[in-house]
Amino acid sequence: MHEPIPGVRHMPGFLDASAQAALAADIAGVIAAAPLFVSRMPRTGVPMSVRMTNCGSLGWMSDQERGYRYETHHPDTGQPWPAIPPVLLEAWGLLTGYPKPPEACLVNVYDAEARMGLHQDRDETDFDAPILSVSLGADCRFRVGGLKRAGPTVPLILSSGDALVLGGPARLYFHGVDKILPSLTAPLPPPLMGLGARVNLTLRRVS
Ligand code: MD6
Ligand code: FE
Repeated sequence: MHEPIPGVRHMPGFLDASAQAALAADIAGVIAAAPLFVSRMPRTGVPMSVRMTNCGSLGWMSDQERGYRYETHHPDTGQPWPAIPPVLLEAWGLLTGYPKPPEACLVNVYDAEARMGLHQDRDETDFDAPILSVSLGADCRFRVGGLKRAGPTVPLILSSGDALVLGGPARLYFHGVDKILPSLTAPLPPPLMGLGARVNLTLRRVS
């Protein structure tokens, strides 16, 4: 375990290759039930470069009219989100120790050019619960700062199978994905191959 900043816990290789393959199969099932969609920035309507879907009782999305929010149903199919795969619920218990299960698991799919600008995860009402993310596929250059967008940041390489927890003092720190580094790593495990270069799963307690 590596803690570059208090409250930022990076666990390289948290999932081994076979656990990554099993999780990839679970996530392929989630995407089959809840197809990937594109969220848009509030007000401007600029599309995000990642494609996303969700599992869990609540899913995160954004559109021009109504902005960032959690919804109980998929915006296109109108169906409830599929269940969070058990392996991720186990990881949540193990790595966060939080007494309640996660309500939301956002699935972000990056192609080689996709990025995620510096942001805070603050659409939840519960900031006591940490956020857990698990990555699959290509490495990326991730960046974590502090409570101010313009403050200094620390770069971090996230690789396939890595887990990252933002909790305690770091729960509301700005962070983002600068760049996908596709040439440096293995592709996504076979069940997800062809969808993109990298998948990140972000588990959150919302309420
Ligand atoms: C990503 N991750 O890794 C984007 N947020 O693609 C996040 O935005 C994130 O990894 C909160 C906690 C951990 C994360
Ligand atoms: Fe985030």
